[in-house]
Amino acid sequence: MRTVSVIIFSILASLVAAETHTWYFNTTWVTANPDGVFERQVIGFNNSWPLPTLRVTTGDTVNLYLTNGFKDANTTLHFHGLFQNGTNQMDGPEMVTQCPIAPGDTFLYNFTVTDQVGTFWYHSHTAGQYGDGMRGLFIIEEKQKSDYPFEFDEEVTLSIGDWYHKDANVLKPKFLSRYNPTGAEPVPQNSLFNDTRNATWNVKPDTTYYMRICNVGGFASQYLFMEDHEFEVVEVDGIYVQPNVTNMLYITTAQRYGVLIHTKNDTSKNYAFMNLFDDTMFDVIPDDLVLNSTNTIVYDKSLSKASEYKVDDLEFLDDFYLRPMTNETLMADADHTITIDVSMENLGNGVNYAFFNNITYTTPKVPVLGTVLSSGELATNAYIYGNTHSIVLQKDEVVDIVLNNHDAGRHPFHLHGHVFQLIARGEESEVDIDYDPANVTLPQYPMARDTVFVYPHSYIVMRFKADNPGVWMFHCHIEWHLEQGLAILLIEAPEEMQKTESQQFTENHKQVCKNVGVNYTGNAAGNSVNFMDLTGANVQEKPLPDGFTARGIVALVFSTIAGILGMIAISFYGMADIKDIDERVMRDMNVELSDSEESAELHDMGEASSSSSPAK
Ligand SMILES: *[C@@H]1O[C@H](CO)[C@@H](O)[C@H](O)[C@H]1NC(C)=O
Ligand SMILES: *[C@@H]1O[C@H](CO)[C@@H](O)[C@H](O)[C@H]1NC(C)=O
Ligand SMILES: *[C@@H]1O[C@H](CO)[C@@H](O)[C@H](O)[C@H]1NC(C)=O
Ligand SMILES: *[C@@H]1O[C@H](CO)[C@@H](O)[C@H](O)[C@H]1NC(C)=O
Ligand SMILES: *[C@@H]1O[C@H](CO)[C@@H](O)[C@H](O)[C@H]1NC(C)=O
Ligand SMILES: *[C@@H]1O[C@H](CO)[C@@H](O)[C@H](O)[C@H]1NC(C)=O
Ligand SMILES: *[C@@H]1O[C@H](CO)[C@@H](O)[C@H](O)[C@H]1NC(C)=O
Ligand SMILES: *[C@@H]1O[C@H](CO)[C@@H](O)[C@H](O)[C@H]1NC(C)=O
Ligand SMILES: *[C@@H]1O[C@H](CO)[C@@H](O)[C@H](O)[C@H]1NC(C)=O
Ligand SMILES: *[C@@H]1O[C@H](CO)[C@@H](O)[C@H](O)[C@H]1NC(C)=O
Ligand SMILES: *[C@@H]1O[C@H](CO)[C@@H](O)[C@H](O)[C@H]1NC(C)=O
Ligand SMILES: *[C@@H]1O[C@H](CO)[C@@H](O)[C@H](O)[C@H]1NC(C)=O
Ligand SMILES: [Cu+2]
Repeated sequence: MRTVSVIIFSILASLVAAETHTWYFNTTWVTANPDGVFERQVIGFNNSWPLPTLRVTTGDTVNLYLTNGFKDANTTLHFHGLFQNGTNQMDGPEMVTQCPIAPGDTFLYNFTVTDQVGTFWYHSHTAGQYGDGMRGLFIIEEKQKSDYPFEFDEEVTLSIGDWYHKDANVLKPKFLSRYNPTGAEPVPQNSLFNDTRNATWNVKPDTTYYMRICNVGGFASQYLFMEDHEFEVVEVDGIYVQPNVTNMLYITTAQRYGVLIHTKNDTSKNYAFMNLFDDTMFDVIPDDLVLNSTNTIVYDKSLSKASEYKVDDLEFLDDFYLRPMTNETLMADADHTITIDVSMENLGNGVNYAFFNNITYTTPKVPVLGTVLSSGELATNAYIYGNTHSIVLQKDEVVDIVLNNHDAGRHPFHLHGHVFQLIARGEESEVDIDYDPANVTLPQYPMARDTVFVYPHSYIVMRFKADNPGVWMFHCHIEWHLEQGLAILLIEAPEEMQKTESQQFTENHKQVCKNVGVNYTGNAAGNSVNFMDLTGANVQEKPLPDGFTARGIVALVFSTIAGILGMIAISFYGMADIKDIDERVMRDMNVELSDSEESAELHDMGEASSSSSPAK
């Protein structure tokens, strides 16, 4: 009898222990100077920046009241990596799972963190805002320290990222412009290490630190390495892995690594902790951009800071070969295979867009979750979701996403609401190599995570089970590429969502929709009478006219730049210093010209539509 009551008591105690964390955050512009060279406006919470690290214990509930304190912008908040099982409307992406929050309004993010532990983060999921600083870490701790499947003495967080001196709302229109025909992404002014530079990390000797690392940047991947110290990787994106020791990590935007770092006994020296931009992602490397940044592991404050530590090669841990600690095996063969090819092209307005299978994601007039919940049986018909590139999944089917990258860049892809098994990844290539199952042996214990990168002109294959009803975005986590439309939506078990009480819009959510003037019922066009009628829906721009070649775009652009804008558009990207800018643009757009033709042709093209000489 006594034992029974003790057991009941401990069960009750563990239930009672689950906490509700209530946070009130108001988005406000504040000034900050994280890189130490330029003060600018950044997005803070309650007049403070950097944003707080939010900490919960697995099983806890979050009640985060987000007030939009901006005068002239909508906002939203996404909790990156959280499954939001049963609470799809709390996931965050604007016009996908929720209505945008209007200035002055408040949205309650109310969800419970079940079955997840590890290193996560949160960020705005509204146009470019997280590049202005609206992001922070979200840590899910184990209930007790003894629940961690490894030992450590202390825990420490570390964010890395890229940093721009201009606001996203200045950069975005210039990026998505026909004066930027190759889609060259704005190059950041600096990298950040824990929201600063030249940072110091004070350590104790002979101590094991569990360091939770996250790249909160919007564009560039970074290499991370230390002088004479090693990382023992134990967690990636909230999945424990069998310990793997490495000297170097390669971290794309949105990826997280949990590592153990054991400090030395000897305190007679301080050591370098380097973060290095992956400069292959930049179209141009401005002379004053610091690629290698030196921070210091401080054993003794009275000793000098570390100087730059260089390595001979950039051989980093290949996450493909990590193995989950649970030894979870490859899932059964897919019931449903989604093959998507990445490309980047100009449409008829001259702007460079990003595509999956020639479709560029276009915002609907009703949040897609609202369409699911209001469309009855038609919810399984992808047509009603318009130009959102939506794909309907059956409950519990095994899904493969085969992604062939027909672009020359590395891209980090993220799936909301799931981790997936990374079951194939091709090597970097100069010509397109598509996934060929006959040529690939799948791993027995595949790595699982929520964000992975694909190499240029190569492929990745991701496998997951559709066991989380919801509308989940799959997109490139380079914010510029998301703005270019590099996204699809997975509509997972829509009938299930319709039947589930917790999936229905909360009263608060409906009010937020009303206040911002967005319908939460109807198809992508906002038609709630005839769901098959998409009249008035947003559609992607028309293609360039037939026969309108890349060479034509170059001519158009350079004559316009020369004739109307002068050097403004070019100097914007810091490209003015580059003598062969026009040749580079032509090469990127596959315009073939022989050496002798080059200057003459360009000159003619410039003359043809304007009387001034071409930019050179
Ligand atoms: C980092 O060092 C550079 C170069 O000395 C300096 O310009 C910058 O202000 C420093 N930044 C911070 C945040 O300390
Ligand atoms: C939020 O911040 C804005 C801008 O500073 C301010 O006008 C507003 O009163 C604040 N709202 C709340 C609820 O604190
Ligand atoms: C907020 O979103 C609504 C609905 O899409 C739109 O009409 C409005 O212009 C947006 N407000 C701002 C300030 O961008
Ligand atoms: C949060 O959601 C739960 C589950 O639906 C509900 O019981 C609770 O009342 C909500 N909290 C608030 C503050 O609305
Ligand atoms: C990074 O910043 C956080 C928050 O201020 C701090 O707790 C942590 O110790 C810092 N990490 C390092 C490596 O200095
Ligand atoms: C560091 O010191 C501790 C205690 O003094 C000792 O147990 C340990 O073996 C030493 N480690 C190394 C790497 O020398
Ligand atoms: C940056 O770091 C890499 C790797 O250590 C090194 O090869 C390169 O020379 C460094 N560049 C500069 C400018 O220090
Ligand atoms: C560690 O990673 C390497 C590749 O970087 C891989 O070959 C090896 O199998 C991994 N070991 C474990 C235990 O995960
Ligand atoms: C997973 O496999 C490894 C290596 O075979 C083994 O050491 C470990 O105990 C296994 N873990 C579990 C949870 O089965
Ligand atoms: C995309 O468009 C290209 C060129 O028109 C065509 O060759 C290709 O088959 C299309 N791809 C898909 C998946 O529709
Ligand atoms: C098979 O894969 C190898 C590299 O793993 C690649 O070099 C080769 O081109 C591929 N063959 C085909 C037919 O795709
Ligand atoms: C969501 O919850 C259901 C029911 O509890 C469970 O079967 C499923 O595995 C969960 N999915 C995820 C991604 O956690
Ligand atoms: Cu991308």
